[in-house]
Amino acid sequence: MTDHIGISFSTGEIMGSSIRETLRTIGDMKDYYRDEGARRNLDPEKVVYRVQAFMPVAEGEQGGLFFGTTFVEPGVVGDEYFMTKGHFHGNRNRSEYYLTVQGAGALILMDENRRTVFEPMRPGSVHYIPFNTAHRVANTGDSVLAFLACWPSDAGHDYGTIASQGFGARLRKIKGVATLVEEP
Ligand code: M6P
Ligand code: ZN
Repeated sequence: MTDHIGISFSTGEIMGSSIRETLRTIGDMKDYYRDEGARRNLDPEKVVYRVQAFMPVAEGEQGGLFFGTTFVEPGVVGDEYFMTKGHFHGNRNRSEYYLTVQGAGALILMDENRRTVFEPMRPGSVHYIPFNTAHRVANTGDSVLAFLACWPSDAGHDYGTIASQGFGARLRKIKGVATLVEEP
């Protein structure tokens, strides 16, 4: 039998002894932001986001589902919102759900032709991430953004493509407004 886990619908926090936690700090986000100088001027220990994951089968195994919550802190690096690294699935034909619990943000989606769009995230919004689509979340609000995710255990994370080529556009805070700006 799988372990018992529980979730707070108000915060998104998952409770259970088998939950794995990952922290991503400013120091972990080298070269992810447009303004690398602005990133270097911030405290490298500052947390950008935290991921809780419930993984009842081994990563890479077929047929299972993983479940997790991501908490993205409010903030900017230069004029770019605090965000997740973003990834394609290693197995490109795997999809995912994101569901917003608290805060305000944007789900940035990029297809294989680098066409990039975003969907606003607010409490209760449900987002289907189709296969072949890179996904990243930015916190556009002043408080923590929390969203649930559910993805196949054999999806895998391809960070390399994003690390080398980035997304086709960046979500920037321009005159106080979240604006998707195409990258050259
Ligand atoms: C969601 C899921 C996870 C992912 C996490 C953080 O919880 O999509 O698979 O790891 O967000 O996103 P990233 O891996 O892009 O940093
Ligand atoms: Zn994913």
